[in-house]
Amino acid sequence: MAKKPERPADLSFVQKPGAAGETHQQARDEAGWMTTDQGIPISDNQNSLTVGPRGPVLLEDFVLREKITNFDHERIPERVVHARGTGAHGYFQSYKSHAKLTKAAFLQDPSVKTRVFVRFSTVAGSEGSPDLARDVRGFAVKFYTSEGNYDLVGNNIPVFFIQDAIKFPDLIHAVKPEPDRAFPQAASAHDTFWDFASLTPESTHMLMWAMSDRAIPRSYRMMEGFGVHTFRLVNAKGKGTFVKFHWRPKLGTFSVIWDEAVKINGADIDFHRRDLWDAVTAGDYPEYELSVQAFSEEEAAEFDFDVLDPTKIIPEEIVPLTPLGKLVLDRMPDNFFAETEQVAFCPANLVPGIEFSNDPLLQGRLFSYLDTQLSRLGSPNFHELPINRPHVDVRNFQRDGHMRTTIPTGRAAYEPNSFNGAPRETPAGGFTSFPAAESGEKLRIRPESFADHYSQARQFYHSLTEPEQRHVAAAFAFELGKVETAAIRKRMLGRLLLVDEELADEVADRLGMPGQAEKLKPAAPVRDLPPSPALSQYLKAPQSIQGKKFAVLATDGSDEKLVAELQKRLEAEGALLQIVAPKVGGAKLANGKMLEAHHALAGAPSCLFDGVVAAPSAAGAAMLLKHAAAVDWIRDAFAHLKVIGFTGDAEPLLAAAGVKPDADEGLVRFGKDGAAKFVDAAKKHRLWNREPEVR
Ligand code: HDD
Repeated sequence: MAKKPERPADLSFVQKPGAAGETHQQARDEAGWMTTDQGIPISDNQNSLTVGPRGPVLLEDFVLREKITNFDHERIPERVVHARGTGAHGYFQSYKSHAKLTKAAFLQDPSVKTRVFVRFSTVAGSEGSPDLARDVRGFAVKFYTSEGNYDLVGNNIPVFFIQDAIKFPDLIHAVKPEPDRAFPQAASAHDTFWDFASLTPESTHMLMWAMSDRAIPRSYRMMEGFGVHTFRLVNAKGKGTFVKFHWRPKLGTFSVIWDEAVKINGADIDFHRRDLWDAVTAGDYPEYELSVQAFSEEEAAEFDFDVLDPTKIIPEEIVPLTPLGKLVLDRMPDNFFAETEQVAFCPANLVPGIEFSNDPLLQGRLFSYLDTQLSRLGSPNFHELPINRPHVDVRNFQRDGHMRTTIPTGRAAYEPNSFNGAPRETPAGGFTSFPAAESGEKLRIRPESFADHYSQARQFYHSLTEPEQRHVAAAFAFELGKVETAAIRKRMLGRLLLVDEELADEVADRLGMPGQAEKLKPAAPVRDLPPSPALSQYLKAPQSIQGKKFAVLATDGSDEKLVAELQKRLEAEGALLQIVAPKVGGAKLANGKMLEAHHALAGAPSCLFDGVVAAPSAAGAAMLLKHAAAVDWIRDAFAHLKVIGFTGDAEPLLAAAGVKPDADEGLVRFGKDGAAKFVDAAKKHRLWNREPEVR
């Protein structure tokens, strides 16, 4: 008889039989016995059941078969859009009662914390695609309210590409990898997307946002969110008020630079999900404020755009934000699949006091989400999954179907019945629809009031700061530069010409196609609207580094005091300092102490940080000169317009990177008060003046 192979580790406790007097269950629990799905204890999880040590595997090995069967079926279809995402649990708390606006229970009592689950996502990429693709971000919130689940399924951009849901499959087919070649992944920079975009004038406003910095956020913690459509709040007296929903991050709205995004995608494809994980698990809970722009139907009629058109915003200068409450994310899911993957959002999940508008994009969404869950989660009972289950009792006579987990009792499964009675409908407290008067002919037509596709696109562009405008032009040029078909580029230049002549010229120039824009005629005259400063991220940026992440590059012989002082200063501002050293084992400081490293230099390029300090010893700097990663560390930080701190010993590294130590106020020499000066400089976030020199 052959000897059994050794076990991979000492797991002998698993074999321990229950001590005298213990029940079988206790023994199983305490010893952590492994079992099959039928609860049968497993004696050996290393070896299949064979005939003799070298013989065939037996079909009767139910342990093997069950394990492999389960494995074979682990994957479910990924979301058609928004497949790549991450989530967190948290709570929503109303600042006060908003009874005048809505009867929704979770917006009445400021002492109530309503649990929520939030899922952030990109749109186009598959599940394993990089976090920093240029893309819209999903911002979906499920409120587990005392009146059932309310889902606010929004994006980080307040408008959308299309006005009617019937165009959604076309839009998504155009942006997804091209069907004959299956690339590019998670990218709009290809022919089919720009073909569709350039043939679809209504997408122009959204394209301006998608080519802006908004589409490459620094963090999910630093991103705004929008409900996009007009919704209707209804109060207890039945009075309706139109609203647009806004989420504002407490940390401010920040983005990365495109070249940085490209490099982050290589250095850490999980940049955003890791960032959220790090913050929430460290107890640094992300916070967002929920606000509405509230307006009456009469006011809506006065606007020079249609509030049912999802390609339009309402400038905050016209309707300011009314803050409702705050959202705090305080817990990461225990299991990604069970929670983040299986969570099912649906814009049709409403509570009394919140209602739809007739926005045709929204109306189509009301059908799509439930339908897609049926194929993605495979059963109409997906609402019974823990992450989807309301935190209140669910009572009705819906029955059976795949994977029912609840066990209804009683003889009758219909209403009304005279056996079990309840549940019954509730005319007084139940959801009733706002009695909006609707009439008209049945037709397929786009309203005339949706026809102006350029004025707000132009307004958006004119509301941005100069660096933001530069990025828009660069993004259009980058994306169109990847388009092989010249006719598509020309058509798109024609659309840009209708938005802003300088922008179109700039993009044409960057493409090397001056004067080649196609001449297009807008469906409605393009108007000059007053700029809306609230649309610029940078005009609103707080002078704070809270939640940001910095790095110091240390080597053997570095100065402990410098690192300690820097850490103290940054932490006092709510920021984080990480140590990067040539080797992950750390560096032996000048005073002989070991400094533990968070990262080895090779795995921590400066694009992963918001600002960097080079603090090697003289010998360390000399050694680093031979490492391209160290020189790139400085060069990239400079090109990404970041604040760079440096010691005298680090100067050869700066020189090798072509960075002058006195290039601008973002270069901070570490002497007296070095750390304090560094923190002050970092509060400016980026050195925008540097940009024209490096790009
Ligand atoms: Fe959508 C997912 C947001 C238009 C059809 N959508 C999805 C998610 C977000 C949005 C955040 C991911 C939810 C999650 O994390 O699970 N979608 C939007 C916004 C839109 C929008 C803000 C326009 C204003 N969507 C839209 C249209 C349709 C869809 C017009 C179809 C007619 N969306 C879907 C979907 C998805 C989805 C196919 C894929 C997975 C899912 O629903 O659960 O049904």
